[in-house]
Amino acid sequence: MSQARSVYHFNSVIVREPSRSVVNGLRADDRGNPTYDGVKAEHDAYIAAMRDAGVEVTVLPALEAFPDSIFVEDPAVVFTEGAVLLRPGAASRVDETAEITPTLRDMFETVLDLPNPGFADGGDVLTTPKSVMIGLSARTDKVGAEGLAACIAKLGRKAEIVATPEGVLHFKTDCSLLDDESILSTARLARSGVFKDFKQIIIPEGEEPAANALRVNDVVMVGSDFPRTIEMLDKLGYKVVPMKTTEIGKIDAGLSCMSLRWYRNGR
Ligand code: CIR
Repeated sequence: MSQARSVYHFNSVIVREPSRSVVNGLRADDRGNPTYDGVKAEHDAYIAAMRDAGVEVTVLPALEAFPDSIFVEDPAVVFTEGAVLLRPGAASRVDETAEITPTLRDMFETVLDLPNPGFADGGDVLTTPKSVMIGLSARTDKVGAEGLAACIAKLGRKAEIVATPEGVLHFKTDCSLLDDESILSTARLARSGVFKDFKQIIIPEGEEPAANALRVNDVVMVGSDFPRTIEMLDKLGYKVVPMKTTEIGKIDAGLSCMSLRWYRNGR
């Protein structure tokens, strides 16, 4: 049943309210702190867009001790068949997994643990109809990727370990699934050949952060700071929903990172 659906057909998501400490979120280049109010407004709009897309949203409370905990995509990965609890590759984020575990145990019958040792972030995991791609990065090491691939196999899906371009935070920082056959990718990631079996839609030069778009049911959410990408996808016939990501962009985040998404049977 679940396999017959598109992998971007969701009816359930989990998000977490931003904490006041979100202004201290991790970032590779400091372009100044985001404001709490700005992040909160972007997050509120994201929840509203999810509901508009037909998804039931579970909103978890803010965690002051974890500035990056709004990015619930990283401590776990979820599928219709079950969840995998991960071990984030940034020291300040490792304990976010324990915080989200009770919710996942409550919502999923099958919850697997990433084997120890090894690190893996959900931001490095791209689910496509052909496979679940796991990008190696500064956050996801080879042992972690292999452990995650084994968990994904246990859930009945095929995993594939691939590379993330040097200096890019997560695999999905540079790509997203647009539909069953098409991937939106930066030129630098597409050049590696990982998407040779897909139709590749390349991000216009200078709008690289737009690659972290998000297909949810009929719509594609895209950062509103990226007009050329929006116009390109619009012309290709996608139903684009522009979303403000200016503040979360200052802490290296985009649209996939703020939710865990899956199709929950029986809803
Ligand atoms: C971090 O560096 O962990 C956060 N500031 C950003 C995480 C973004 N996560 C994602 O794209 N999955």
